[in-house]
Amino acid sequence: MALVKRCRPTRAGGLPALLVGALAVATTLTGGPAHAAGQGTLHELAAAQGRYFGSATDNPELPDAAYAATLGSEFGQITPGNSMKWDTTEPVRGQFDFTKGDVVTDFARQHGQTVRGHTLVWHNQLPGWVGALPSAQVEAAMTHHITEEATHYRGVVSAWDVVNEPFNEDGTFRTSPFYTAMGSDYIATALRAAHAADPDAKLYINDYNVEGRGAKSDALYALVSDLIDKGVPLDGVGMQAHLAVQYGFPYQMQANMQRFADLGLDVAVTELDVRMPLPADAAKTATQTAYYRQVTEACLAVARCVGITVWDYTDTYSWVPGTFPGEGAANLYDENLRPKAAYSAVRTALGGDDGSGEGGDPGALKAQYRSSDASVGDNQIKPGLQLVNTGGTAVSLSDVTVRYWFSSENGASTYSTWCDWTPIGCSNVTHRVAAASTPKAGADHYLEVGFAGGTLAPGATTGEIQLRLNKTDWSNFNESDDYSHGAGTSYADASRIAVYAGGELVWGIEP
Ligand code: 9MR
Repeated sequence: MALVKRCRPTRAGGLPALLVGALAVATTLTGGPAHAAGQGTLHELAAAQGRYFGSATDNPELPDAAYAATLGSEFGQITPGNSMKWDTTEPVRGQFDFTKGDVVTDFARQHGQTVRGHTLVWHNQLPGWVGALPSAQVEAAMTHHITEEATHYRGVVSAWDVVNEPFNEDGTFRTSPFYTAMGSDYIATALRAAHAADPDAKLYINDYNVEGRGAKSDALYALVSDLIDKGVPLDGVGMQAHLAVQYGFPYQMQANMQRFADLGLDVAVTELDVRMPLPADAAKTATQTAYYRQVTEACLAVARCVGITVWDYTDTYSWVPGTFPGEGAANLYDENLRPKAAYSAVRTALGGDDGSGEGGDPGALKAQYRSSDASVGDNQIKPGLQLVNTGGTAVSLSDVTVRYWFSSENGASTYSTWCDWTPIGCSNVTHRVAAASTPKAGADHYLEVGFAGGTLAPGATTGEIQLRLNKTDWSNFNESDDYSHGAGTSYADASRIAVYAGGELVWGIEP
């Protein structure tokens, strides 16, 4: 048996303390920080500065419970990465489909987030029928598209990227079916149509490589100045900010933002990420961290900079590797949803702590168990587990795992695992069965439980997590000799259940 490396003294948990704790963790998991013991989410920190902090997302990502938990808790604004684009919303002329965009706006409503609409008029992800139209029909098609989509999302989308990426790198207008048909007037026409459809939405022109001063941002500046002079409805400019460590930080970003603000426009950082040639190393990561911090500082220094949106928050769902082979690691969180140094840098730039949970003591966790299963010889194992924070500081749950060992007997070697109920929400709990690397009698497999995020306040408990597992062939177990099994039907400290924080054993005795 491996001995416990760090086992904290426990304290008696009376019923009132458990109830308070359950409420505390439930609150944290639905609306609180996704990482460690940091005070406040990125969005809460930004909101304290009069800004929002958001993330792009995309429909295929939302069923990923761990991803969605952090998306819903850490960010106060979301942008659909693809599902409001023309090829999705009007693939056939006159046939509109807002199903996918509605999934994103539903998520936002459920999580109290605002939505940036992206995008109404763009040369890319444009269905073929638009490019095939006779020039004389393009304006009507564009206006109709804008009218239908902006009307559908009226009151739901708070800001629109009405026109996306209108410029070439040298500041000339990009050729597109719209430019070919209408010249640069298409931009004013698009803005007017969007304003007519939704007078309350903030209307933006959005582009990349316009974060710093240069030919492209000069062209954007000239365009928006002209639009303002003509009384065209325009509220802001979106600076995408797809940065790369090898290309340097945008030249005079803060001053560039300020000159647009001085025209009376809002400025938004709309698609921030900072890619690097892979593999990542300390120097590249340090540069990336600095860039994220500098963008945040630039936005905070410009009163009209309304907020920052990252172009998804995790490397798992980044567009970068698919577009720039050999590059990546561009986002605030890694592929295991662990916040990177850039995340800490953004937090501190926003006036918060670094989110590292310094002072938290994961060693203060203990496991409690009860058997919810009267039958030790049937085809299911039903452990009830709960964690208690016996220490004086909050503990992040995102890197905590719990193991319950059992013997598989004969039968299938594949399992189904279930979370039946917990006050913290089963969507916040992960579970799987794994084979023990060193099988022992009564312990050749274990059920491993993890958490999508959240923090456990001092004295708090997760509340019971009702778990269940079976072999996929539904053959029987004999639980009576299982290492972690006990007969008690009310929760009690369980030293044969192990708790790990950051991979380190912090409670219990391994078999
Ligand atoms: O993130 C989007 C990716 O999933 C699409 O494949 C890609 C196709 O054009 O568009 C990506 O989003 C882009 C955004 O709409 C506009 N600015 C650049 C973004 C990254 O390419």
